[in-house]
Amino acid sequence: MIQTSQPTGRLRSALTGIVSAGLGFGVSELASGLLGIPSLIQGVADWVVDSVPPGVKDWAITVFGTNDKLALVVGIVAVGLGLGGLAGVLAGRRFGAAVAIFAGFGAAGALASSSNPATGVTAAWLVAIAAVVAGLAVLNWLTRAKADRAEMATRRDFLKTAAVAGLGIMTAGMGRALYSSARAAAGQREEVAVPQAIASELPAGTSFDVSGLTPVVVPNKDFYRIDTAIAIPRVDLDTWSLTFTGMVDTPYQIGFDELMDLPLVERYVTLSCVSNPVGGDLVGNARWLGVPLRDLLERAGVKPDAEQLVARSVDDFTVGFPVEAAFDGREALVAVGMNGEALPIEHGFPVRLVVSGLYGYVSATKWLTEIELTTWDGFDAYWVPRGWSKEAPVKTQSRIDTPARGSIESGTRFIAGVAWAPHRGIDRVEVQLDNGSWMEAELSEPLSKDAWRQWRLSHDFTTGSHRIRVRATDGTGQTQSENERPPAPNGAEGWHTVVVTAK
Ligand SMILES: Nc1nc2c(c(=O)[nH]1)N[C@H]1C(S)=C(S)[C@@H](COP(=O)(O)O)O[C@H]1N2
Ligand SMILES: [Mo]
Repeated sequence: MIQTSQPTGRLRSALTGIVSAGLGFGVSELASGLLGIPSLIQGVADWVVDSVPPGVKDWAITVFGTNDKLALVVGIVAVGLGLGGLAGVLAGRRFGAAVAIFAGFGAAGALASSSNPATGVTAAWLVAIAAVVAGLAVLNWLTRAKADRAEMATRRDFLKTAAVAGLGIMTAGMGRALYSSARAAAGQREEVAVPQAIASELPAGTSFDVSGLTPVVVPNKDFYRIDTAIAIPRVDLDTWSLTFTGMVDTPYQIGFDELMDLPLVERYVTLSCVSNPVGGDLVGNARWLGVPLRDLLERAGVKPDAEQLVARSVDDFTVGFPVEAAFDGREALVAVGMNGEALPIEHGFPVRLVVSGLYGYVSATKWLTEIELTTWDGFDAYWVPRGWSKEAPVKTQSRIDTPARGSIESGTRFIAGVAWAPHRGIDRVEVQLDNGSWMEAELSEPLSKDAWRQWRLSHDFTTGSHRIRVRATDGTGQTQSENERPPAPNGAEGWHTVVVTAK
């Protein structure tokens, strides 16, 4: 009785493979829910819909009606479970075959769903890898359990298999619940009515029309994004609040509606990341709508010995900056809007900080929920113990956007870019060709002292190789230093240089 009859044995192996694949699907749902991205299975279905010839699509719609997408999802899961069954049968003799089947199916899923911009390549692969690893681990465990023990273990194997199947269903359910909470946040964002304090049309002269030049106001979808969040925090507007605490006379909390009822101002402020290398694109300019930080702090009453303002996000990220920055006349906003819209979820919905002249890592908390007044010794914000400076004013910088390095046509064209020194303003931008004398570029009219300015200079390029350099002078008369420094620990320095070959 030691030998199980072949067909039942094979059936049981297939079942083992099927539940392992099912668990893999469950884990893929859970992982995509955690990351707030569409389900991987749904992603594959969407890819199939986009890729099949129109004739097939029409056929599917006639056969399955409006449930064609659901049918497709069911079909994909069925194929996956079927392959899982095959892997289960093969696993006993050659586990490598099972690995190949799981990995192949996972890779196909990642490839198909990564074409969806809402998913993204990294997230698609992360989810697929998690699913494949989980599926194979369980398959290995179930297969081994069966090989080790004889017939008497059947009941226990059955229980294990059933447990895995249950776990698969549970993880899938959790994944979907998480994803729908992400969708709920997106839905709430769409309902936030964002008033406009200033006109969205740019004042005359503030923007140059030069091909290849970064727009003076960067659209939200193109704005750089930097944060430590693996899954973007989804904040529920109904329960969200901002707390003022620490060294204040009267700590208080404010909800979203109450915040929106306060006088809002709208300002152009250029935000930049300390990690931005010379010539890099981790910098952008937007029109931010918000309540002046000063107004909210005055309501709490800042104690005279408070030195540092610490701002915490819902995911516990923190920044810290001098309390004076809220009172010295620079733009410092508790922001709710970006370029005429509610803050995009990835840029901090519902509320973030924007403080002119301070790098993002010391000032621009997204998904803001707490502001604490303390001393300098009282707290080290997130990046400080990781080697970045405790205080970090933005350094004056300029960038050449066009021409980009490489070959260009010889003849007359614009050299153009942007320059920023938020809060101090930009007074002059100069361009040098090869070893020639510095030439003053034309500047776009300033949107504000806090916003970058575009610059341009027309130049007749002769054939051959040319080195272009740029340097800016801020509103205090300081010209940016030639000295090259890396981003760590408090911001890169140096003149952006581009080498082109004119043909
Ligand atoms: N909650 C939270 N806020 C954050 C960060 C973060 O990691 N978490 N990163 C900061 C950094 S380093 C920068 S440069 C800016 C970037 O803002 P953006 O993604 O809207 O461009 O956000 C800041 N605010
Ligand atoms: Mo940053």
